[in-house]
Amino acid sequence: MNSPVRHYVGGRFDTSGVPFPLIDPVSGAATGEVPAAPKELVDQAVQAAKDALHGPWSTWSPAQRSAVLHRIADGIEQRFEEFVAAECADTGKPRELASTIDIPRAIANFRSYADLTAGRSEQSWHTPTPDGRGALNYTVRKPLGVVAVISPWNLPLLLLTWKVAPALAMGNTVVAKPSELTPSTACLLAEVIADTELPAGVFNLVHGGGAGEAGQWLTEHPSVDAIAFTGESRTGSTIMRAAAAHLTPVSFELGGKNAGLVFADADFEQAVQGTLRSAFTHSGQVCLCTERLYVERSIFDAFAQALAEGAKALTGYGPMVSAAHRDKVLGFLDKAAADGQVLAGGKAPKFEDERDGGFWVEPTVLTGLPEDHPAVRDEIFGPVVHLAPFDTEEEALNLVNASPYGLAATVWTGDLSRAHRVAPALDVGIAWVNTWNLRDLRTPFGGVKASGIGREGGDHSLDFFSEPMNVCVKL
Ligand code: NAD
Ligand code: 6OD
Repeated sequence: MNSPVRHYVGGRFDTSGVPFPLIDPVSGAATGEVPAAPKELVDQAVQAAKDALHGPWSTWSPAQRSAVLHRIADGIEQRFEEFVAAECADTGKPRELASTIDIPRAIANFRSYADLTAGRSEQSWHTPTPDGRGALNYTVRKPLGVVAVISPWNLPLLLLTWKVAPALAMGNTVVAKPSELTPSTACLLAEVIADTELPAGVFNLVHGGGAGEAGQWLTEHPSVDAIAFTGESRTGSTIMRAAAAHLTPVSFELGGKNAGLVFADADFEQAVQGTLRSAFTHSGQVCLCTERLYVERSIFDAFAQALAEGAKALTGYGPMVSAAHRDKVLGFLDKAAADGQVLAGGKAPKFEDERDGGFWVEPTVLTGLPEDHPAVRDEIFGPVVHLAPFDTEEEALNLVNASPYGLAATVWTGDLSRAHRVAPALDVGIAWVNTWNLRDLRTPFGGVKASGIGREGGDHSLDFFSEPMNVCVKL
C-alpha cells in the first residue's frame, strides 16, 4: 500500500475525513486510501486562501511570482520519477505516456505561465480633453481572489496545473480538488509547493468527490471568487447552477465528440497512423480524441480495413480508469455490436493474469451505425472510433457540425486550399490539419457549444484569472 494521500490546507498537511480506497485500474486491486475532506476542512481551505490574499502574497511582484512558479517546476523535475509512478498507479496509463506527456506538460505549464506573467504589459491611452491638457488612462490587472480548481482523472496533474499555474501567476490564491480517482500527483505537488517560499494558504488542496462532497461545497462557497473546471458537460451544468447563486465566474473545459475528416487527397498512411493516435492515445481517454471519423467514399473501404488492422495490432495500451467507466464503455459497444459492425476490438481482452481483474477494453473500430446512435452521438471517452463515408465537402462539414459538442476536429487532406476552407468552417474550438494534439501553450484552448465556456492557454488564461480595472487621471 502507498502512503495515504493528504490534504494541504493553510500550509499544513492534513488527513482528516473518512478514507476511501484507491484502486489500481490495471488489476482492480486496492493500492491505498484517500481521505474525503469533511465540510469543515473545505471551509478552512477557502478561509486560508481568503486570508492569504491579504498577506505577503499581495505584495509580490510578477517577477517574484514568476520565480516561484519556476521553482515549483524545478521541484517537479527533481521528483520526476515519483510523479510518473504516482500518475501511472492512479490512472493505469503506460509509463511512456506519463513520462512524455503528463509530467513534462505539468512542468511546462508552470514554466510557460512563469514566463508569460513576467513579460506581460498593460495598456495605457492618452485621451484628449476640451481644455487641451488631456487625461491618462491606464489598466491595472487585479487577481480575482480565491479560485477553486476542479479537475478530472484522465490527465490528472497536467489538467490541474494547467489552471493552478496561471491562477497563481496572476496573484490569486487557490483551492484545488483533483478527481477522487486520481489524487496522488496533486498531493506530491503540494509537497513540492510546501518546499518553496510560496506563503501558506496561497495553494490549498482538498480531496473527495463531487456531488455532496468537496467539489460541490467548493462550487457553492460564497467566498470562492472563480471556478475553473474541467470535466463532463453535465457536471459543468450542475456547477454553473451552483455558481449562479453568487454570480461566480467560470472557465469550463468540458466533454467532446470529436470528429476527423479524411479526404481522398490525404496522405493515406499519414492519415491512418494519425487516426490511430488520435483515437487510441490513453485508450481514448483524452478529451481531444477522435470518436467519429468521416472518410471520403472513394477510399472508405481501404481506409476502414487499414484502420481496423492498425487497431488490432496495437499493444501497450492501458485500461479504463475505473470499473464504472469500463462498464459504461462496454455498454456502448454492446449496443453498437447489435446495431452495426465491429471491424476491430469490441470487448474486454482476456490476459489470463492479474490484469483480468482490471478495467480493460480493446481498441475498437465500428461502422454502419446511424448518426443518431448513442455510440456516434454521445461521448464514450474510451478506445472507440466509428467510421462513416461522405461524398462531398459540404456533407462532411454538416456531419461534423451537427454534434451538440464542439471541442476539436482533425482534417486530413493534401489540398492546401481545402484545408484553409474546411478547418475554419468547423464548429469547434481547435482544428488540426494533418496532425493531432500538437500544442503551443500560448494558443487559445477550449470548446464551443456543450464543450466549454471560455478559452484557456497563454494570455487567455491570464485574462480569465484577473480583473482589468481602468484608472483615469486628468492631467
Ligand atoms: P467529471 O465531470 O465526472 O468530474 C470532474 C471533476 O468534477 C472531478 O474532480 C469530480 O469530483 C468533480 N465533480 C463531479 N461532480 C461535481 C459536482 N456536482 N460539483 C463539483 N464538482 C464535481 O469528469 P471526469 O469523469 O472526471 O472526466 C471526464 C470528462 O472530462 C469527459 O467528459 C472529458 O471529455 C472531460 N474532459 C474535458 C477536457 C477539456 O479540456 N475540454 C479535458 C479533460 C477531460
Ligand atoms: O493540452 C492542454 O492544454 C489540455 N488542456 C488538454 C486537455 C486534454 C483533455 O483530456
